[in-house]
Amino acid sequence: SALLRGQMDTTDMNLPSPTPKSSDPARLAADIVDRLTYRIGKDATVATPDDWLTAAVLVVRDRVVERWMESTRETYRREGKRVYYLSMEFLIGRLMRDAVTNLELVGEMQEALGELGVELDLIRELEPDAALGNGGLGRLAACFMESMASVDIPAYGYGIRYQNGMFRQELSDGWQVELPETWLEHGNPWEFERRESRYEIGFGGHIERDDADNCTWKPAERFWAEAFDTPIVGWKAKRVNTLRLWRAEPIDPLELEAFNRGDHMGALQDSMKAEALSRVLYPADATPAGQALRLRQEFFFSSASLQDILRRHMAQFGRITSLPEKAAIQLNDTHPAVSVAELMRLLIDVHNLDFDTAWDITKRTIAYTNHTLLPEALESWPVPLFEQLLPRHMQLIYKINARVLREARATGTFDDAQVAGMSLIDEHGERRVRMGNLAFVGAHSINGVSGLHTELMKETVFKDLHKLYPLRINNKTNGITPRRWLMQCNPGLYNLSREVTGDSIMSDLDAMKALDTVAEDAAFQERFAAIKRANKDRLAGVIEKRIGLKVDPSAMFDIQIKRIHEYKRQLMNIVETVALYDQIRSHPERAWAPRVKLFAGKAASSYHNAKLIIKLANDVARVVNADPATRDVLKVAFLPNYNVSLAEVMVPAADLSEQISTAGMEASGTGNMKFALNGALTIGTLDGANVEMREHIGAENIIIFGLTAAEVAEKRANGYSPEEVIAASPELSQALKAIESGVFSPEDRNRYADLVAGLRMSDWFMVAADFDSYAAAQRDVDGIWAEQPRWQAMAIRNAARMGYFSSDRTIRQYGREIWNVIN
Ligand code: B1H
Repeated sequence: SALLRGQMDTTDMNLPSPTPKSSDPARLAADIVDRLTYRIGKDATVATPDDWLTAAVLVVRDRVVERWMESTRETYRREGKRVYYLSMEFLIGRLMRDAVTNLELVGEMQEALGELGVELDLIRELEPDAALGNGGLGRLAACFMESMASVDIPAYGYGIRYQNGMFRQELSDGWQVELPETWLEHGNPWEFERRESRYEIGFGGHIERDDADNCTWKPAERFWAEAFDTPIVGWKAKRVNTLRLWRAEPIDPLELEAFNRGDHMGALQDSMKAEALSRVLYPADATPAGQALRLRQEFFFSSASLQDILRRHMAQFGRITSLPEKAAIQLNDTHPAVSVAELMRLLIDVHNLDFDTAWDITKRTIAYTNHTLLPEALESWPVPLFEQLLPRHMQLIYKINARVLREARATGTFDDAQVAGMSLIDEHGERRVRMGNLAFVGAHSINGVSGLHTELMKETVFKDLHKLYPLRINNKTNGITPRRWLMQCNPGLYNLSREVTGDSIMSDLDAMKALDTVAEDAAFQERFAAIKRANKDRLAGVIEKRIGLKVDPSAMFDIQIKRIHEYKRQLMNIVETVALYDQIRSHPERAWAPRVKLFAGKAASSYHNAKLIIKLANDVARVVNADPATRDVLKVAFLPNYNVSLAEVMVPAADLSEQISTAGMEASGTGNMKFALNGALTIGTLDGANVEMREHIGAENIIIFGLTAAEVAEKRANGYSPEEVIAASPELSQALKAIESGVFSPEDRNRYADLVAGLRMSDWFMVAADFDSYAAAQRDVDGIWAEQPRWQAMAIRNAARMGYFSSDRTIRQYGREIWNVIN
């Protein structure tokens, strides 16, 4: 019957194949009109620009589908191993340009749309950013997805289809205001809704014991997780992988009984609870929210993903014990760490394995990436909350814990305090489940994201677990995809580079090395500088349009863009700006290097000091920009609503990249890499991946200052007096006095009193300790700027030597050393 069609063996039937999609511009144009008419239901004469965008996306998507299905079939036929990247965040940005360039259809699409009187460059600006992430961690996941497709690794990304991603930031009188971002307003033409792929997700309830190992969990609340798939196109469409995001759905959308009783709200309760699960991204970067809803989100997407992975595995291989040979599950930080317990539950309670076999399979399948050592960022959940929401998982965690602690004690090398530190349960005060320890013990690989960060991991948070399992910790220095972060955002530099490097740079970024040979070449320098200038002209236009400020594109563009956090030290940059402002006013006769100091970034809604730092940047900007005494040499601007698309305009326009975190605190950074690849010089500390950047681009081509991580630790341990340091630095004293006395906030002179008092009294982030060294480094930067040929040579060498920081390299290392999918 027709009903059974889907289940029937169709191999002998003569089914028509789908028509191959032509990429001839005339066909593309005809197809766009087709989509407009038959999918959107509009006539070309009344179509809005958004309609044209949707039609164009659908046509591009069609060109992806064939390669997508072929990629899936090929992995299936080969019985290959698949990689599963579990992440709470995917900070993708726009997909149109990404897909079109990777399909190599830019010219064809331009021509096709041109025939229809539509400009590709205009409509693609209408695409909303998919901002399903906070910052570096989410953007890394997006770069990894693109690289896995580009280096031909069969991979699935798994996450949450948040209805509201990262909030939109507006400035009101210089203060951050958060507004919901509604990226799905016009629909999302990239995604495929998979109504048939859904899984039950439970919370609460009780456990029924079946036998020694095996239990049945009877959850009190149940929801559906429904899949939405977005194809991710690799470079030259070599491979197309899947990003599968889950949306929560009620099992009982309308409880008719309650409704009929007249309880209309009660009847919708399930719907509302489901909606909340995938409603909104928690907007705290590097500091997890401790609310129950967050744990529910974490379990929701972990469970759905694992059920999907096991279903796929069983459908193809029919034997659960071969899972580690066929699936590699990477946990992006501890946000999906509950997966360790959920995989154990599925293996024991659903697939009837004994505890030992399940534990062995879990460890061989799962790997964990740590992204931060900040103590406040290490996730832990109160035991009572965990127990109430996930009773079976709590039970399994106790069992895992008993086993790990037995192994620890058996070595005879750890004292009680050390064993307590390794425990999955923090017993100090309110008992809590330590998600980092759970991820560590449930994984065969634990990696850091830069060399320094990995070493610090071994010495600090995971010191004893590393002693117990010394082979597990390894390093995978982060990277960025050169397709988005060079070719697409900076076509001028990409095309110029290829004249020297040849055409291979997008599949082999090391080939940029050839630019070294022309670094001193005056004619090349001139062309390189002209491209930078054009990028700066474009950014100047954006600045004027967004905040009404005119800046001089011939001035040095000095940029710090990233989440606002005290450890990233935007405050140090602003204080130094104030000191510079003061000096320029005192010595107008000196030949100051004209600078435009640019800031952008979002603050977590509850992070008081971060929001104050945004206000300070705006207050300083207002005073400086209005001062005729410095008008030709200094401008300051804070650009609102920093996101991936704004980064794509700012990064190629930077002369100077600020990477100035307190050493030991930025796990890696990836913005640092984007700037250097686009020919900006870096002023930075020896933190995160800056350390390795210096090794690759040469110490003479990067401006390093400040305390090392070891010196910071030593100062913190032995007591440090910021007041003494401040007293010894006239510039710093002067700048702090100006800020705390209200020079930049005359309408509220006390606004920054507490912020500055924090620097004077404790200064955990060593702003005062590093200030003089930072200011001196800035004057060195001025000196280099004054010698333009030298600056240009350094900038070219930066772009030339960033090959190592391609995320293709990072992903190949994961593939070889953790996932065992390439040799
Ligand atoms: C990074 C986070 C992070 N580290 C908690 N940790 C979050 C932690 O919502 N939360 O609860 C969100 C994000 N993000 C960043 O990861 C590091 O700070 C960067 O240095 C690093 O480059 C990036 C990618 O590895």
